[in-house]
Parts: sequence; structure tokens; C-alpha cells
Amino acid sequence: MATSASIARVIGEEVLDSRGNPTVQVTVVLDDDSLAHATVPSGASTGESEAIELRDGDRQRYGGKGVLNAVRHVNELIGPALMGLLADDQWRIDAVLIELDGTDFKSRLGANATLGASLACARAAAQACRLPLFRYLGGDEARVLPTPMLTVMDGGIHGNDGPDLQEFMLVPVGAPTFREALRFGVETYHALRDLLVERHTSTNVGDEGGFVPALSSNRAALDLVMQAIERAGYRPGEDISLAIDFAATGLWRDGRYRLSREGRDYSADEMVGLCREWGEQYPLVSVEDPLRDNDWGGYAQLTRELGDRMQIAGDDLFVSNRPFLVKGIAQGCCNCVVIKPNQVGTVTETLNTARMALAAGYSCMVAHRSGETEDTSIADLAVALNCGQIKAGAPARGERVAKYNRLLTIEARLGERAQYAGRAAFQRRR
Ligand code: 2PG
Ligand code: MG
Repeated sequence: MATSASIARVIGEEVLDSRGNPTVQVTVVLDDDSLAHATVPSGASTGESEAIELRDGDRQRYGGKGVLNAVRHVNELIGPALMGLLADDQWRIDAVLIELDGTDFKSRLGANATLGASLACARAAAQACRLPLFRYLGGDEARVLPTPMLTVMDGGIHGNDGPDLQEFMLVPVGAPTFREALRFGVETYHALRDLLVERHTSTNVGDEGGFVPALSSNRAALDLVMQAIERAGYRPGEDISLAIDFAATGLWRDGRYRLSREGRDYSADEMVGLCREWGEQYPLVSVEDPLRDNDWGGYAQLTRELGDRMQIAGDDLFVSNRPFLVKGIAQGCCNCVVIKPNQVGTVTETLNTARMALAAGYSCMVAHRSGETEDTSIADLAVALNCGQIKAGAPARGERVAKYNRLLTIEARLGERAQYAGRAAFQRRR
């Protein structure tokens, strides 16, 4: 699994993401003419310590969101620094990027510039090796198709007028294959749409393709999703379980968590109580970011109380960064880490964080961003890690479906060797 091809050209461009915001696309050409692109996604509910996404700030263009400076960094700084390096020496490529940047959070070059280059190199090297990306990154053992966590309702800042909580997800734990899991999810998504139409409620969708109905409470959102599962002919908990991303940092107001739909504010203890209650009343297998991103003590307590019953996923808390994960492991915070390559800015750092988590008995959920592109690398990444979980939005909208479609292709390509993670992805080892 090696190539002697080296990096000949690195080209950055400004393109658009799914929200119409500019983002960085990088093309890498090798001296054997292999060529690949990578396009960088962008978050809205970002953690405080995420790697820096460099934006121009020039309000004359895209309201300040242009990425021409990051693109210039790719073309004028990163390209010359990577020229001539062996394409499959990912560790070295990323070490050069990290050194060239020289800051803790990629604030000089921009993590959008570094990730674009890092990922495009990996993709080009995979091409040169004539391997699909998942095999290039994960080797022969890469064969576990992740259980998809399909967002069917968007809220928070991904869906104004919807629930306070950001994502209500279907988790088809009981499907026999990934292809069937996706069908379970799609049929339930469509059943949910029918239910909304019958109730004369809006079927508009949010940033990740989930519906954004104006409901009286967050619990009503859960009830509706449960109804949709049954209407589609599935058994809640047996065939399809539920997951929620609270994105609680965005709910924090004046020292409490504001759930406007419930008409009340919650303390951290009460948020833990809500998770417990919902865990008893619904087939809830995973809660992500149920507390704000710097409440390490709160997470430790939550994990002690509920960690044996459900997956507690840290997104804003860990921001895919190894040092934060090390702190979390030491303090017993969460039992799952959300993995988003653009939170940290290189392929090597992303893999290192994920592998450390798995070695420590944490589960890993590879995830998209709310601002996405047609780039499907995260689908390959999830298979490469054999981590068993991916969150890529609704089973609708091109940029979301692209990831699921890629997984269908990977499953077909693996044939008999493919294993669907299913429920096992949520069996806790820690
Ligand atoms: C999250 C992500 C993706 P964003 O919070 O998990 O759903 O949202 O990309 O806006 O940070
Ligand atoms: Mg999240």
C-alpha cells in the first residue's frame, strides 16, 4: 500500500458549501498524474476550542465570509512546502503543515487551508495506490459499515422555529446491513413528513435536511419521531433507536440552559435529569453535548450517573483534539468522542484522536458539519476506523445523501467481507 509518487502541484480555490458560504477546495496533483480534490465543511454550532477557520472578514464579499486568504495560503505557502514530498507520507505531510502554521489552533494558515491540503494529499495518494480511500487509510481490516445516525428533525441554530435541541436522529440498530439501515431511515423520514402534512405543520427542512416543525415542546418532537417509526412499520428500540444532539452550549443563557419550547430554564443537574428521564421513556441510545462545552465537572458527573445506560458523546467538549480527549479520559468525561476533521485541521491529528479514543474504550462517531459539501471523505474515514458510527444528516439533500451513497458503494465493494455495526456500535466498553 505504498506509492513512490510525489506531490507536484497543490491548488486552492474558493467554492461554496451547502449554505452558500465560501469554503476551501484543494486539488493535489502527483508526479504520476494522479489527481484528487478535497473540500472543507464548516460548522455553525462550533466549540470554543475548534481549530480556526480562516475567513477574510472583508464585508464587501460574502458578508466577510470569503476564504481568499486561506486559498492564498494553500497556493503560496502550503503548495511550495509540500512540493516533492512522497504522497503517501501522510504523517510527514501533516507535520510540515503543523510546523508551517506554528500555532496551537491553526490560526496562521487556517484549519480550512490545512485540512483541505491534508485531505487532498490523502485522496491523491489513495488514487496513486489504486485503492479506495477507506482502504488506503484503514488497511485490509477496514470493513465495518457504520450505523448511520440520521437527522430527521433539525432545531437550535440549524432550524429556526423548530425544537430547541439541534438534532433528533434515527439510529437503525436492528437493520441487518447498512443498505437496509438506510432504507429503515428513509422510510421513517418519509413517514414523518406524512405525519407533518396531516397535522398541517410545516415540512420545511433545516441546514442538515431534518424537518423543522414548530412544536410545543422538545418532548413533542421525540413523540412525533416515535410515531413516525411505528407508522413506517418499525419497532422503536428494536429496529430503530433514537439519538439527540443537544448542542447545549448554544442553549446557555445567564447561567442556565434555556429551553424556550418548554418555557423554562434548566440547571446542569436538571439537564442530567432530562437525559435520565428521556432515557427511561424513549429508546435513546446516544446523547451528544447535553451540557455546555467547558463543564468538565458536569460531564464527569453525568457520565458517572448515566454512562452505563447510554452513549454520552462529546463534540464541543473535545473538538476532535487529542489533548482535550486526554483530559476527558483522565476525568471520566463522556464515553464517546465526535470526530470532525475540520475541528483539528489535518488527517493525522484526526486519526490520532479517534484511535486514542478507541484504545481507551471510548466509541467514535464520525460526523459531518452543518455546512457541508459533496466531499464524501468522512464516509471512508468511518469505515477506515471500523468505529461503527456516522452522523451525516438527513437521508435527503445532496450533500448529506452523498455520504450515505458512498457508504452503499463501499458496502457493495466489500461484498461478503462487509460487516454492519448495528447495535454493537452502542455497546459500551467504558
Ligand atoms: C454538530 C454539528 C453537526 P455544526 O453540532 O454536531 O451536526 O453541527 O456543524 O453546526 O457544528
Ligand atoms: Mg454536535
